[in-house]
Amino acid sequence: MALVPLKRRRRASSPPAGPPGPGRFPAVVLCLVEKRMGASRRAFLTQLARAKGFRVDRAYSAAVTHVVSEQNSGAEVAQWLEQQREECGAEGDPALLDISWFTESMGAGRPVEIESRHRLRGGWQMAPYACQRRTPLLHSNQPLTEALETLAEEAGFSGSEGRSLAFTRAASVLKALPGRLSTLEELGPLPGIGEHSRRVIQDVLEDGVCAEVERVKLSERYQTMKLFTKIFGVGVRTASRWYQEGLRTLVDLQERGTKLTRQQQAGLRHYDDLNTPVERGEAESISRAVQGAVQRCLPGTSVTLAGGFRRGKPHGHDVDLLLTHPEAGREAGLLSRVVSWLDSQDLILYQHSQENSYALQEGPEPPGGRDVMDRFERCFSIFRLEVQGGPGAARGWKAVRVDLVVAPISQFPFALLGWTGSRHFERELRRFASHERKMVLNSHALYDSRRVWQLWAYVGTWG
Ligand code: 8DG
Ligand code: CA
Ligand code: CA
Repeated sequence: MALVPLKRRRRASSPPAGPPGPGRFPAVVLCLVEKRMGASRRAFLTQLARAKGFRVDRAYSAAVTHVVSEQNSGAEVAQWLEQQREECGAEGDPALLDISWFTESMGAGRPVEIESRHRLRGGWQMAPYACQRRTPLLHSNQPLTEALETLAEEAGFSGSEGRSLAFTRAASVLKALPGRLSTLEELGPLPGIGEHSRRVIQDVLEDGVCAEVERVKLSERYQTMKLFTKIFGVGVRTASRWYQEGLRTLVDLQERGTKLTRQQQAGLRHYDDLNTPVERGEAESISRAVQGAVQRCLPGTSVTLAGGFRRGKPHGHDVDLLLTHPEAGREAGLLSRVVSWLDSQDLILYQHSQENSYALQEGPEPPGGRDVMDRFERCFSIFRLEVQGGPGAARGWKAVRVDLVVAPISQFPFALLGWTGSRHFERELRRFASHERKMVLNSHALYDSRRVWQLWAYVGTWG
């Protein structure tokens, strides 16, 4: 059997060419560029558009009126078009469009008017919100994003949330670039990268390192803040206070008799284990243990691995598990029974639980309000996981941080979305909902903020 070249084999999995038919919009013929979009996403988008009555041709021809691409520059798509024209021997003068035109048209159920913001220009294209971009785990600009994330972390340690967010945003843009950045000019006027971040990028591109970042990494304050905030239960405020009191090491905390909460004591006791990455296999093993427990306490309850592992990360700093039951209300009281059973099996080294306080909410949250915190019933715990290899091998077990969260079935989709992360993705998703759709999204619900505010104003007139 003759081997099919890789390129052609891939094409075979693309949407069938077939006669596309006139569709509902005869003046519009779409062609999606596979490069950077990927074959499976292209197939999905093709199916979506066809279901809405659009004609989508797999191959370019003179009939194509709209070429849609994702994360390609105008120059790249123009080059692609030249090649297609050569291959099919047909001219045609389609509009070269960014995916935003496609998304808006699908939302509207018809081809929307082409505006200049939809057209591809030179340089890299980038959707303005992180939640609209593909952000792969492995990307080509690691040294740049590490430098920016160090400054983001340092700004967070100083309580400058705005500055921290600016560096995080710049890093997020670089993570979504389709290739390695080699000069600052290539960035063009990309949104989300401020002056300070540009200086850092330039330093790293020119010298391999940025002096400011190196200074931060060597500073006593940064190193101490990092050491202390890695203790389970210690936030920036506590770490900062300890630093001001002259504490510098974990031994200092013990020798000076620093007052610690029960959670911090557990964090300190298991410091090394909790700062050793949790492997996917370990997360799955903990998930199975919790599954075993819920089947005893309330059969039918589902346990879903969320957080970084759900995003495909091979390791993480903890294990996030969401519990729900298909019958509304049955989940009440479940968590304490599950935790007690796990405890009776010697699987839990530490735990503290919080009740569900969602029903106690006094009103709608202001758009863009609280960050990622939600009000589900949950248990912050440390599990005792049996291991054969790795750092805990000698004693046969390892301490692992586990978050158990219980969501009523009606709120489960929002909980799952909220607990999948990343934090920046969630923040951007909420910002998008609020600024672009006038809606409020949190881990409990998605609703039209205008209607809820109107309703609350109306209720207010009674009193
Ligand atoms: P990692 O553990 O792999 O290092 O990273 P991660 O899994 O992305 O981070 P995480 O700190 O475990 O958080 C997972 C997601 O859970 C994150 O997007 C934020 C989200 N989350 C909520 N509500 C709450 C909450 O009330 N507290 C915390 N800590 N996280 C929450 O949706
Ligand atoms: Ca996690
Ligand atoms: Ca977590």
